[in-house]
Formats: sequence, structure tokens, C-alpha cells
Amino acid sequence: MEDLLSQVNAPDDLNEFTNEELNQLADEIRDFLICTVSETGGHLASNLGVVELTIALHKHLNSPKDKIVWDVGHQSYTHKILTGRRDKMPSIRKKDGLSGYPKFNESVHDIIETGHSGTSISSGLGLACARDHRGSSERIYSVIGDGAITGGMAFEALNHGGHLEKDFNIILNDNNMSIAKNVGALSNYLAKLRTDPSLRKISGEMGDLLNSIPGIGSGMFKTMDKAKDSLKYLLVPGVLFEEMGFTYLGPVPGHDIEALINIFKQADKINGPVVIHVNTVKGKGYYPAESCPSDYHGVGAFTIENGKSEKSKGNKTYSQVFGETVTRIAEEDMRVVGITAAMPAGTGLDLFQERFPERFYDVGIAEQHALTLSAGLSRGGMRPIVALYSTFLQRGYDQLIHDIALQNLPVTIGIDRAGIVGSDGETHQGQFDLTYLRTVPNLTVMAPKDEQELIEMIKTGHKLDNPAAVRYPRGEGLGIDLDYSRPEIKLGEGELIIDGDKILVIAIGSMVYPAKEAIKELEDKNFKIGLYNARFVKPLPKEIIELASKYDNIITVEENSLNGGFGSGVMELLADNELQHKLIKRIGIPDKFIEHGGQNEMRDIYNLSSRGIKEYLVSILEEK
Ligand SMILES: Cc1ncc(C[n+]2csc(CCOP(=O)(O)OP(=O)(O)O)c2C)c(N)n1
Repeated sequence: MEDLLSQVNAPDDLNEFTNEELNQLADEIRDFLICTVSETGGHLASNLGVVELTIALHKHLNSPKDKIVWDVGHQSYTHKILTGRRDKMPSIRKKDGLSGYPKFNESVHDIIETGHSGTSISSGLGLACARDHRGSSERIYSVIGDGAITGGMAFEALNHGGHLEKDFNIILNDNNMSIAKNVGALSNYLAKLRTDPSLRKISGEMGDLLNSIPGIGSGMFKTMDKAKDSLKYLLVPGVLFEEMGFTYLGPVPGHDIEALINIFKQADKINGPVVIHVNTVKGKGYYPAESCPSDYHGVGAFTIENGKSEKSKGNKTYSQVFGETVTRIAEEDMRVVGITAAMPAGTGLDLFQERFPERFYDVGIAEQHALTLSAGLSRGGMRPIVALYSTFLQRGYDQLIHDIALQNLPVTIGIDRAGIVGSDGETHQGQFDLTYLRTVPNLTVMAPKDEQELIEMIKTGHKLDNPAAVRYPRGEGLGIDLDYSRPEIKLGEGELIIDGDKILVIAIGSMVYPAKEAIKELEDKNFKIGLYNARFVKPLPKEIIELASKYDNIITVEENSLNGGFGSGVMELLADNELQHKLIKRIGIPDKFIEHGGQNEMRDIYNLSSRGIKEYLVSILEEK
């Protein structure tokens, strides 16, 4: 059979293909995706689920004039392949290679950049408003998953979109999965629409009926809508969306390109906003991913034959140690509840979920709600421990301030993936949390140098009567022997690791060991460089003032933005104590969004490795 994939360099190339050829192309793309991701790693299962949907969209639409807005953007690989980036796919998620998400600088077909969930309806609606202001006529399709639509932003956008009555289409890509199994009342509702044969039959019959009455069918829906005919509740599936002002079409089988194109044609004829409910299978076509989609949501390189990932060093990850710590604390304290926003495995809370299902809450992709729910739980006498990634905690900043800190509630937040995250790039970096947390009154902010300190800091958070946050990096710990019985670290107590003279390095969290290594490599110089592990960003250890007065110079090191970060905090402390002349250098993340690449590779580029820290120290020593 002739290879079709190599003939597609732009969406227009699809125009030449018959339906049969489009199906063949889907098979070829699927093989290509499995092959590529087995080498690069990436979001395999989500991408395998939308191959036909993406082909159908590009066949039906005229991109880039018409706009496709991807929610999260992790499922945009087929879109990248169809829009001229096939040859670059082996570089995906690597430094200087393609991003794993839509990016303006890669293609005119990437209209909105994303990485966080639940933005596509708002941005699609914005594009529709802009189109109408300009008086043009492009079609706009936002593609959102059943997981992403559980987030508050998606509800806000539905509410507004139904009110505005703009022409734009939402494709609800329903595979019944978030990263883990999707949760929530909306998810149950979608499952009913998907599986209730009577609704499917009615939907099919209604569709046939509409198709058979040219120009009248969609009007009929509208009449029913206006009349608020109670019959509609019996006849029309998706009444929830209908009542919010959308026309609901579907559910349509999401691996049938012809059926998809037909429903898109139908949607284009309808005035006002439309929800097209598409059923897909996450991981479609690759048995390991189809049978266990959560394991293949995001994967490292793997062997195609058995689906097994390359072996890692085998140290426990920070997330695992966090999960184990919370579970142990909960054994002794019945008040402990664990909360995640759709990331039970990613945050390590799956262990807690297994052990204490009745005290575990997965709230869906709803970070804001997770935090305010914790505030309520706390006021009700529980001791919530919330686990969120640093980048997603950004979503819940007001909830942290207004609902937790203002009321000084004892909620502990485990902030995973803080600092450089690696191949997910700009949208996922945990580079801002120390900056935005430092300003919150009542909040204690900690960062462990290793996984043992993580255990002790979670205990500190749990014992405090005020809110506390502990931030730790993505990936494996240092592999040290863990002692879960050690007590909590006292509030504001840092640790002098090397007592030196002249220069003191004050490091926080993940930067303590690289700083120690750098200092060790400079041991034979005349200076003895000191090292202090601050442990606390808020309150900063008082000991820093004492130490600073003994040393000539201070250098701070952090895996956080330099703007307003840990080093800024030390600077303020020194200035407030007339010691501002002591601080000579702050090492940290510069004022920019950090691109994708290997985690350690990017750390090294931004001097957040022992090499980078050593170079800084050498330059300072040479100046002296
Ligand atoms: C605000 C936010 N929280 C969490 C995530 C992590 N995340 C990425 S994809 C995903 C699940 C998305 O599920 P769905 O929308 O159904 O898409 P699917 O992968 O199933 O196709 C989650 C939780 C995120 N990207 N953004």
C-alpha cells in the first residue's frame, strides 16, 4: 500500500484523500506516534485517542483561517504532524526541539498556547468575539476533554458562552478519563449520555430527522429550546448544555472520521454555540495504553513490544515519600484528610487513597476548589493536607490567601514539581511559588534539601496551627536511608552545614546539595566557604542575621525566580538589619519563562547545578 503520511505536509493535502485513505492515514499516524513516543516519551494515550478527531477537524476546516483551540494542548501531536511538523517529531520535548504543547513560534496553525487545563472554551469564545468585532467569518472549534471540563474556568466560560450566543463550537472529547479515572457529577452525567442506549437511539433518530429536513432541522431544535418544551427532556440528550444555551450534538463515535465530518457539517449550520459530544478511547490502538491509559498518559521512553519503560535509578521520588509520610501521619491522626486535583498518582497521594479511601478527595481538575474545600474541612475540625503541583497552585492563589491564610487555618500544602520540571517546559515550570508565597501573611514556607527533610517538614506543617507549604522538586530523591520516626523540624530553624570564613552560601531546598558539591570542589582554595541550609523561606531563620554579620559576603542559591524569591527575602532581611552591604550575589532563575529540555540539562544552563554554582564562586573568589 502507498504510504500516505509522507504526502501530508499541510492540512490542505487531506483534501485529495478519500474516506478510505483518511482511515489508512489514521493507522499510519498511530504507528508513527507509538514509534516516536516510545523513543522521546510524551503524552501517548491522549494523542492516540484523538487521531481520527484531528484528521476530521483538519479535513473539515480550513486552518489557519479557521481556528482549532486545544485544551491543555498535550493531545496536539497529530495536529503537529498534519501541519508540517512531522519530520521534527523525534525532537519533541527535547531542548531546541518541538514543544509538547501548541506554540506560536512553531506554526501559524497553533493559535493559542496552553499547558494548563480548562482554558479552551474561554479562548475560543474570545476568538469568536474578536472575529465578530472584525466582521470576519472564520469557524472556531475548541477541543476540551471530559477531564478538563471539570475545572471552574470551563464552567465560567460555558456560562458566558451560552449567554453571548456567538457562533462557535466546543468539541467535548469524552474518553471517560482524566489522567486517572475522571471523577464528579458531570463525569457521571457524560457517562449516562455515552452509555444510555435509549438516548443514543433518540439522538441518532433526531440527527437523521434533522438531516432529512434541509434548513428546518436546526430551527426545530431552536423552537424546542424557546418553548422550553418539557418533551425536550425526554427527547434531547445533553439537556444540561441545551439549558445553558448551547445546541448539543452527539454523542458521536470519535474514531469514525466520516461520522465526525458529518456532525461538524451539521454544527456549522447551527446559529449560536454548539457542544459536540465525541466519544473516544484513550490509548486507542496500542494495547498497553488502551488497557491502562493512566499509565500511558505521560510516559518516558518505552519498549513497543511490551510497553515497559526504561528502568530508572530506582530511588523513591519526592512524591512517593510525600505520599508515604501523609499516610503515616494519617495512621495516627484521624483528622488528616488528603486532597488532590486530579493527580492522585502524580502527587503520590494514591497510597493514601488506597489506605484511607474515606478520607481522600479527588476534586477533579479544580485547584481553586481543592484549596477552599480544605479551608472548610479545616474549619470543620479536620487537618487537610493538599497536594498540588507548583504550576497549578498558581490557579489557587486567591483561595490560598482569602480562604486559608486570612483565616489562619491549619492546612498543609505539599507543592510538588517546584523548580525546573524539564520536558513539559514553560507552562509547567514551578519557578514562581517561593515568590508568590513569600508575601502571604500567616503562611509558613519550607523547602527540603532531601527526602528526609521532606518527611520532617510535612510533620512540621501538620503540627503547626497555621497554614504551611512545603515545596519540593520533580523526580527522584537522593536515595538516602529514610527514617520516618524522626520528629518535625522546629519553626524557623535552619542548619549550618559548613562553617567557613569570608563567604557564606545560603541555599534553599534542592540547591543545598549542588552548593555543597561546588564548595567541596573548591576546598583547596585559601578561603573556606561556609554553607547554610535555610530550610525556611518564611519565616527566614533569625540565625541568618547573626551569621551574616560574621561573614564578609553572602551568596544565595534557589531554584526559583530571582524576582521576589528566596534571595530577595534574604536581601530584605539583611537590609532591615543594616547588613545590606554583605550580599553580593543571588543565584536563581532569571526573569524569563524557561523553555523545555531535560531537567538537569536546563538546571545546568541556568547555573542551578554544582558546575554553575562553582563557576559563580570562582568568579567571586577571583575578584577578591
Ligand atoms: C490546571 C491544571 N491542572 C492539572 C493539569 C494536569 N493535567 C494535564 S492533562 C490532565 C487530564 C486531562 O484530561 P482530559 O481533559 O480528559 O484529557 P485526556 O488526556 O483524557 O484526553 C491533567 C489533570 C493541568 N494540565 N492543568
